[in-house]
Parts: sequence; structure tokens; C-alpha cells
Amino acid sequence: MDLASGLLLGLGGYLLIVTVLHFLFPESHLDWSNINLENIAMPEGFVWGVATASHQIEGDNTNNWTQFEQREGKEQSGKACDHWNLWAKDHELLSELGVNSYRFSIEWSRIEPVQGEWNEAAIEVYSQMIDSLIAKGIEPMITLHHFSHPVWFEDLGGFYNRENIVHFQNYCKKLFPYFSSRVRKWCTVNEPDVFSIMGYHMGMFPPGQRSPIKAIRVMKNVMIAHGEVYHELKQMSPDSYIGLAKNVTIFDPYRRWNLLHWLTSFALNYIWNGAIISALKKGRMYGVSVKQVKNSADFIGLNYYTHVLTSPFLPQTTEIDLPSRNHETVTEFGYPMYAEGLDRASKWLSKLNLPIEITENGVADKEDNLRPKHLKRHLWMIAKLIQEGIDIKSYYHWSLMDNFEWAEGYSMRFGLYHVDYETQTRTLRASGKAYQSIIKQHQNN
Ligand code: GCO
Repeated sequence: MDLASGLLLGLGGYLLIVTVLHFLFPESHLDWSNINLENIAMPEGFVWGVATASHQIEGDNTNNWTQFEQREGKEQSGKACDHWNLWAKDHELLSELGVNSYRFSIEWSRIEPVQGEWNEAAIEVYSQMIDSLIAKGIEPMITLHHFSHPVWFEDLGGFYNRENIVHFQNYCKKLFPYFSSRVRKWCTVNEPDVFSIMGYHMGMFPPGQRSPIKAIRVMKNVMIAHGEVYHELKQMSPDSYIGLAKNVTIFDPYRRWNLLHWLTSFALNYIWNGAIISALKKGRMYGVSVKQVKNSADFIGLNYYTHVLTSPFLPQTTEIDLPSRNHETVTEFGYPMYAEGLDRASKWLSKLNLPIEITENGVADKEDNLRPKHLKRHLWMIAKLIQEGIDIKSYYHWSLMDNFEWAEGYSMRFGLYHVDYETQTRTLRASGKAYQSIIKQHQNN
């Protein structure tokens, strides 16, 4: 064969491969202008919720985050939404919205501020919160670890050291019996992927390190922690419904004719999503055994926000705008609004054969220009998925109110309620009203 025919053959082979990939892994895209978003019909019993996390709303915490905020000179979380003092009023907002479930997290650093010393007064406050929700007909869903933990745990190396997992188990086992007769739904950990990659690879979360190898080790350890805690809590209360919240970010090749972009997307999809599914399904992750993780969930929580278009030159920080398609609207966070991805993420998670709880979905949108549409597109997608037979039980909008958005501080506003941080006034946004009326329509049916 001469050089010219060799090159031609090579090129033909290359084109064939990318064409096959293109059809095997379509990047769905809907024409939203033809879709009636006013027609959202969820089945009876669908759970309507909102979500928050302790460090983002409570204020005056002392944990790995406050330590990091001070050390790195970041925006301080400070009083946040002062929810620790204003929680009873905030529960009224939940009633005003009409939600029948609320996902929130318990701040480990309040429960065990010093290793082995339990703060009964803090446990009592959470207990009152639970009673207040139940009295309002709002079912609590509790997250045990949502990115924040005590400083002493961080100083011991946090989840980087496998021998520290037992401390997390102790905290969970201590807390659980106080609430397990009143609370059925539990998330052990929130987003093992975001937690480890942002903290140990991107350096944007505590402890601010930049090593992909460390990030993978932490993600594996967080999954082991989840597995251990799941089995222990189920033994204590077999009727509890326990899972974890998984952030599914879909990685799509930026240029669909570029094989390198495809390879990057496959690698990232595996590291971020595939490894966690494999841990839950097979008890293996990154080629090692994590046997305690196999079958360690009664449901899978899906936190869905966007897809990321990948190339080998993907930015190593989330502070610059990510690439997007021409037809996509870019949100304030810099990533596109892509409700089609919720369809793909849910179908992909359904391989686990577990009920799916949409534990988070929302958008940063100060002026609330995009949020009403964002909300409706995602709800429309859920209704469609349920009709197609995907077992989605709930939707928890992120978030009830504006709050401390981690590395982005207070600049990103995700709330159905606007928060004035000076006066701690909460104001219902148009998107909040839209959510309220969708919920109401369903209750009247
Ligand atoms: C996360 C968290 C939330 C965020 C939300 C908006 O995904 O980082 O679970 O705490 O605030 O996702 O970015």
C-alpha cells in the first residue's frame, strides 16, 4: 500500500469511529419552543421539595469551611442566612411554598465540636426543627454530611485517611437514634464527586489541594464511609430509607469529530459518574474492591445541574466560563442550562434499579430571569421521564433561599426566596410563585 492510500484508509477509519460514536452517544437537544411548559402533570404521591445545607444557611459555624475561608482569604460565610436563629420563620416559608418535603443537612461540627464530646443542646435544636416540619406536614430528608465537618476531623486528614472513616460512623450512629423514629429519609453524604474533586483536585474547596490522585482516593473513601454508615443505620432501623446524593454531571465532547475530545469525555464520565455506579452495583471502584458499597442504597439521589463540554484542555477551575453550544443559554455560574441532561442522567442512573429522588436542581440567577423557565423545563422533563417508566419519586429544588455558595461565596443566588443579608429579609421570587402554583395545581387535582 502506498502512503496516499494508507493515509486515506486511516482517515476513513477515523471518520468511521467518530461517526459511530456520534450515533451511539447522542447529545440530545430539544426544540423547547414547541413544548408546552404550562402542562406539567406529575402522578399522585409525587413529592415536592426544596433543599438546603447547614453550612450554607445556618451561620456562625466553626468547621473545615470556616477554617478554609479564613486561611485562603475567601469570602466568609459569617452569619449566612442566620437560619440557626431564624429556622422557625424559614419553616413558614416552606409552608408558604406548599412543599411536602424538605431536604436539609445536619452540621457535624455542631454535634461533635470536639472529638468525642457531644453537644446535646445542638441535637435538641435539630430535634425541634424535625418536630416543626412534621407538625406542618413536611417530611424531613436529612443529609448527614454536606461538604462540612469539624475542624478536628479535617486536622486528622478528613476522608483522605481511611482510618478516619470510623469518626464519621460514630457521629452518624450517635445522631441517628435521636431522630430515626421521626425521620425516614436519609442521605449519608452529598456529592462524593464534587466534594473530592473540588477539594483535592481543583483546590477550590477545603483542604484546597491540587492532586487528581488524592481526589480519587478521597472519593473512594467517601463511598466506603457511605457504605459502612448505610449498613450500620439499616441495622438500627431497617425501615429507614437511606441513600446518597450523587451529582451527575454529563461530560460531552466539545467537538464531536475530535477523537481526543471523546476520549476526555469518556475518562471524565468514568471518574465522576461511572466509578460511583460501579461501586454501588458491583462493589468495585477504580479497579479496587469497595465491597461495603455494593447494594448500599434504598434510593439514589440525583443532583442535576448541567453538562460539561470536554476537550483535553478543560479549564482546571470553575471560575471561567465553560464552553457551551450556540443554542444553549449560559447561566450565571458559567455553565449552560441543559434540561435534556436530566433525561440522560436519570435514564443512566435507572441502571441501578433504585427509586430516584431528585435531591437537587436549580440555577444561579440573581434577577430571576431564567429560573422560572429553568424550573419548568426540568419539571416537564421529570413528568416525561415518569411517563416513560423511570421511577422518579420527588423533586427538591435547590434552593429554598439564596445562601452561601461555597467557593463562589454570596455572589451566586440560587433561591426561590431572595435573601437580603443585611436585614435577613426573605422575599418570594417569581420563580418561587411559579413553583408554588405548580404544587397547588397538583394538590387540587
Ligand atoms: C453542590 C451542592 C450545593 C450547591 C448547589 C449549587 O452541588 O455543590 O450540593 O450545596 O450549593 O449545587 O451549586
